[in-house]
Amino acid sequence: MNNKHSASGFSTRAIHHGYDPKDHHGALVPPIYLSATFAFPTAEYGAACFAGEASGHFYTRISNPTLALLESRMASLENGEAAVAFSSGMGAIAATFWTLLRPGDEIIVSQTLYGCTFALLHHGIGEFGIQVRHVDLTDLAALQAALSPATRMIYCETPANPNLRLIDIAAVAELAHRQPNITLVVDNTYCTPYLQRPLELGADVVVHSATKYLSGHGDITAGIAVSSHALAQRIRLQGLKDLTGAVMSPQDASLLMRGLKTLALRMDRHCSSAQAVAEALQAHPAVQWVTYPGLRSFPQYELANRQMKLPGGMIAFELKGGIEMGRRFMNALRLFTRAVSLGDAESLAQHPASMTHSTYTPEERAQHGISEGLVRLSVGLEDVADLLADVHQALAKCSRPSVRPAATAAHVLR
Ligand code: 4LM
Repeated sequence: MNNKHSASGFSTRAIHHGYDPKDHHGALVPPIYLSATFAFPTAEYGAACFAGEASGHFYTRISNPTLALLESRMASLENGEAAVAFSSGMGAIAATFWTLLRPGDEIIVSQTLYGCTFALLHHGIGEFGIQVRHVDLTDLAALQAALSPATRMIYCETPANPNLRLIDIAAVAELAHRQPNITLVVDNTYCTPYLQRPLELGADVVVHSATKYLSGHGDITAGIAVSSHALAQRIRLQGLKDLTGAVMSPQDASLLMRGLKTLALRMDRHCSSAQAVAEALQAHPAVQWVTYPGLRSFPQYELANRQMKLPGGMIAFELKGGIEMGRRFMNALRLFTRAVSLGDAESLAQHPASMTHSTYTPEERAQHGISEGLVRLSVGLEDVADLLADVHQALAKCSRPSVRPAATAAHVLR
């Protein structure tokens, strides 16, 4: 693999790392190797591949040249040694858990997590003899008290989906690594390596939903795990090959590499527009509270500045009048699309309690810091003036007293 750009800047590596057109008939864009299987020159060579004694591609669930290029690029951007590509973020997370945890082990996880990660923990690995403990990882004394000889993994999202709570990765890594055999895994989906590089701060594995900012165009589902060579090899040969089979398609790898080329540009724009939208929300009388790491009112503003290059493109807020008003706001939006997911060119609005985090019970949401009225915005790449105009016109409809809906068929029938 061509690595002549390994010392270059972030965007140069996002565009060029690992590829030279002269090795591929001059093709500017890396070719897509669609082949599921690869020919063995001899039977002995095939046997050596299966025994792990020969390198080279032999079956796409294990490795493929297009996936290998993407993986080396992602490893370079996260400043890791190696990466493994998956068909979804949940594929990457599940494969990492199933590879590194065994019955009798304990996993310490932060309070707030994406809904399906929470479900995987509580309805998945938690039912296979692995003890799941939620700990407020912003409280290092609480983490210290929760660590036990059975702890094998600490897992967090920072910022957390959807309430944007931050975890001090360096502080948690320092504590985790006082004890042998603990792997710190950080979901870096909200930031991408352009804004935050957990491995540089002491984490052992970074996982991503590459469905989001990394691909950036809402047209694939994809996941990535980045780590040392040794851990990546275990995650590939157990988690990917044997335990989940959640392999990324080579076409999706190509689309993801196309997205990576503009990652830095897109993230700069997501962040500057989100800052403007967050400030507009904060200034509006209909808004109860707004959480955005770029606001001075953000409780962990200092940590955000220290740990993240920019505050990101995601906002959480609640209107006076709670979810009833939140629904009115979402239904009034004209430019923002009502949809889950995040990190797309299109701005998106959704209601976590009834959508992405409906995997929690209402009691669990209260316990894990996800308020029922929280509305989540993923600020896209449209003109910021148009985004602000949309937010203002929708907020204007939330300032007036509630208009009672017209009688429904159910009322009439009663
Ligand atoms: C959403 N999120 O929030 P796949 N990690 C984080 C995530 O936000 C997600 C995943 C992993 C949303 C999806 C509907 C922090 C997903 C899971 O969806 O499996 O690629 O990633 O809107």
